[in-house]
Amino acid sequence: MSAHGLPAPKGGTLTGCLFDLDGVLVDTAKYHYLAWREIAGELGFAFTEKDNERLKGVSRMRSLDILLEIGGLSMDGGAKARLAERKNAVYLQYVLKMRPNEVLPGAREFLADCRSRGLKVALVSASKNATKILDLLGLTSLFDVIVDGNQVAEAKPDPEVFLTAARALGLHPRNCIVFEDAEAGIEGAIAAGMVSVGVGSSAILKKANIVVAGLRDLSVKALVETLEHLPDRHVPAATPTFNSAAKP
Ligand code: B16
Ligand code: MG
Repeated sequence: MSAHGLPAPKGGTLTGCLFDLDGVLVDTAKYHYLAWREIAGELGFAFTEKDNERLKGVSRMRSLDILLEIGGLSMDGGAKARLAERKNAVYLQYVLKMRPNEVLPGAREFLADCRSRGLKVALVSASKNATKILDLLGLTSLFDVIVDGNQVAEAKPDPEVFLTAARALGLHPRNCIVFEDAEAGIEGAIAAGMVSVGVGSSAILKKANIVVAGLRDLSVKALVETLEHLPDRHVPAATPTFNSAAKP
């Protein structure tokens, strides 16, 4: 155990906490939904909240591909780029009105709890609007490192965003824990060799090591106690392959 570390499974030390944005710290999914629904309406088909579940945690361009698949449409790269840009403009109309009271219950307190215990804190989001959103919510100063959709080439479930964050924090992946609301994010954490906390439904986040309904249901103390008692079989077996990952 290092000076600031806390016990983690597999004899490792928990020194870094990696947080997804949408669905973990704030509910921007509703704004993504309204914006994509407007685009679908312009294209002449309906887009439901159930459809929107498929877009959570995936990149903007992948979201557009799914939307077009739902509408039974195909288009060339230029048309897709214009549509994605238009969707983002609609989305930003909602986002720019966001205020600090939209931070999900317990999230700000949990981030502060991590910091007060000497844990490093990173954002690991697919969103290209992440820094803007953190500023609007007044959360930026709680992060040591921010990795978002502008800095990674591969979207979750690829482990790139998690391994990039671990490297930027100077931590080995096995010393990091990921907080994610999307299945793709939990899969990415496993591929990065990190333990994970699923935030949301345990029926959906089956592969997470621990699942909570929201961060208000968790404290760092309770998390560490739970990690100490996790059976080995819950520890991700995958070995990170991203060669720039930090060494232990
Ligand atoms: P943007 P996360 C993700 O955020 C959203 O869950 C996903 O629905 C969205 O398509 C993606 O960001 C890209 O967002 O259009 O703002 O770049 O969950 O990874 O924090
Ligand atoms: Mg998310």
